[in-house]
Amino acid sequence: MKEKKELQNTAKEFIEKSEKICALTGAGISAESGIPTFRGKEGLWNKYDPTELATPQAFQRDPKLVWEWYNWRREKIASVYPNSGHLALKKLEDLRGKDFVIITQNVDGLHNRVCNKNVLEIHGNIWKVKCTECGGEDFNYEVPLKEIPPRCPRCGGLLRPGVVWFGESLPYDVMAEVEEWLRKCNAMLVIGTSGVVQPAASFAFVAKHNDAKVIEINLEPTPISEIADVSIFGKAGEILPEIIDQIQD
Ligand code: BV8
Ligand code: ZN
Repeated sequence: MKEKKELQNTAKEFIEKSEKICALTGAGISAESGIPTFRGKEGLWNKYDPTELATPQAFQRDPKLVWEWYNWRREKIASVYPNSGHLALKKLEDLRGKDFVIITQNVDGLHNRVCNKNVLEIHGNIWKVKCTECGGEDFNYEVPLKEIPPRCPRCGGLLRPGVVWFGESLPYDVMAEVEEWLRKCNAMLVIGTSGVVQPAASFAFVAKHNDAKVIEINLEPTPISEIADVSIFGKAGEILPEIIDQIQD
């Protein structure tokens, strides 16, 4: 098996030779910050089944239960910090500016907390709330929430989390930008995702089809490993800085 150093060097060369780069991130990039992933051993899936709770039907049935879950996750996220993996992607944006974008499945907002500017949040953001009555959207940073379920400050209507639930389509404006990046990127870093949830799980295949180099960073193989030009197995918080710190601007 190729040495990790050699694989990281290959990844570095792919990045240096690429003009437009995108990073697809999943829960694995936030794991070293202490946020449970969805499918890990201590994952969110274990205590609750997100496909049961992160749905419009669950919210319809029991908004209080669904908000208790989000309140617990918001408290967890507010208590942690971005890690060296997030910071490495910030450094890549400092190096490449508008030629680098993060497409994130994560709703934790940690890429924004290290001030990445070009972040496409395809599953929304846990700090956003949307009114089910008047449609008003706000950021709500209360930790813990003052009332559960929270009410709209404008019309008193029931608020919902500003995230994309299973069975809901992804935001059209964000998806239009994603599709453009999948066409034009020369390299895609796929970091910390199990490659299960659609349509994000197909993004690497689309980019590959458009001749992008696919660089996967994960603890273990995933369906994306089949088509990756290089898969580096290990922690994103260790591997990303080792690659990006070597890049000459
Ligand atoms: C849609 C927001 C259609 C909410 C999330 C049957 C077959 C195929 C598809 C479907 C199907 N049935 C239903 C579907 C569609 C469904 C889907 O894909 N279901 C799955 C379960 C099969 N998808 C949808 O419903 C999507 N919408 O399809 O709409 C449509 C079209 C038109 C009109 C109407 C509808 C919407 C999906 C969005 C769901 N929302 N999040 C919330 O968070 O509460 S998804 C949720 O899962 C998170 O966003 C999360 O990011 C995402 C994916 O999980 P991962 O990020 O990959 O995390 P995971 O734990 O799985 O993996 C972590 C990885 O990190 C692991 O590989 C691990 O090894 C690695 N790792 C861990 N530590 C580290 C690490 N790697 C590196 N370093 C480390 N330290
Ligand atoms: Zn309202």
